[in-house]
Amino acid sequence: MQIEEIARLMVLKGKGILAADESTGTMEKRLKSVNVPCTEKNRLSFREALFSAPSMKSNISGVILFEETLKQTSSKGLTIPELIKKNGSIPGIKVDKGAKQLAGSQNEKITEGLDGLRERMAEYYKLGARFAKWRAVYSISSSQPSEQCIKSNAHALARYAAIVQEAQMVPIVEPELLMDGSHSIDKCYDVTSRIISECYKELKIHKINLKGTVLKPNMILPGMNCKQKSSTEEIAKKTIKCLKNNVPSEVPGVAFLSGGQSEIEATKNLNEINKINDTTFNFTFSYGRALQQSALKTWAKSMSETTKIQKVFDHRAKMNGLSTKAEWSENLEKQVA
Ligand code: 5MM
Repeated sequence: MQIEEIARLMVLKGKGILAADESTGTMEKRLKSVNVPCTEKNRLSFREALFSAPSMKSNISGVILFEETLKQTSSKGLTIPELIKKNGSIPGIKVDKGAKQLAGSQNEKITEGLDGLRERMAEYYKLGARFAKWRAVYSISSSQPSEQCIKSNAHALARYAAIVQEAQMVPIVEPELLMDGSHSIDKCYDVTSRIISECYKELKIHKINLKGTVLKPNMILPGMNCKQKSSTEEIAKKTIKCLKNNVPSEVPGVAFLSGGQSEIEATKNLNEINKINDTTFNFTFSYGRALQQSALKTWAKSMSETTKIQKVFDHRAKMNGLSTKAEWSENLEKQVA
């Protein structure tokens, strides 16, 4: 399949991406929160339950995996990428090596992982991955993010995207402005605009075929500790305006990260965005926490009850699938739950 077709399928209406690419350190935190030891067996058991759920066919276009999971075999003998494909979804892989301290700056991060990436991509392709993900992280303070942080992360994202497309795979470009802090929604709008426009400047310099990419940004939200709360409508309007002004129209779709929003908030905001979408982009989800939280709690309590765990996951996947078509409502949420 050509990359433009893969990208189109990743952002298809009614479906979205499951971000299950938590590194071992992040999984350690997630499993600790539900009092389960973070062993390789447990990480596989939870993930296999999700990847075998009925909603994979109907609502999940792709799954982002951590390298460990890409190389694991499921209890039924299929490799994890084979299992995902069999269940109607596309396997993908997180290829960055994490956000590290940016030299010459205080408390800012640069995402690493470019060395040897070309060789790794060839291996990931053979293992069945058809798209990749690289996440750059930025945060707001009185003087940050700095020009240095914005430019160096955009440059790395573009170099990553070029190597991924060379390997015939779709790069998900993920610049995440963290929600931490007490900044206003307008500050988030301004900073996200600067970050995204710099990314597209670099992607252009690196001759990226934008039709074979997916953008994974944060929504435009007030900081977590901001006193001034925003309505869903304001969030949706500002998110769309920011993307309309900074993302080239060749990009087929935008798959938002949830970034610390609750499951319901993430669904509700996406639904509103699709309700007033006047762009050519397909707006969908690429959620980690907002798709997995409830399922993780259920799994921790009833590990052997796969159907019960999958029911909880299927519900979230279905609700988010509806929100990609602006068909979600609070009533539906209650009826089905
Ligand atoms: C699933 O979490 C991913 C990051 O894991 P590491 O920090 O361990 O590398 C993360 O990139 C994720 O894909 C996005 O942030 C979206 O996840 P949320 O939970 O924000 O929707």
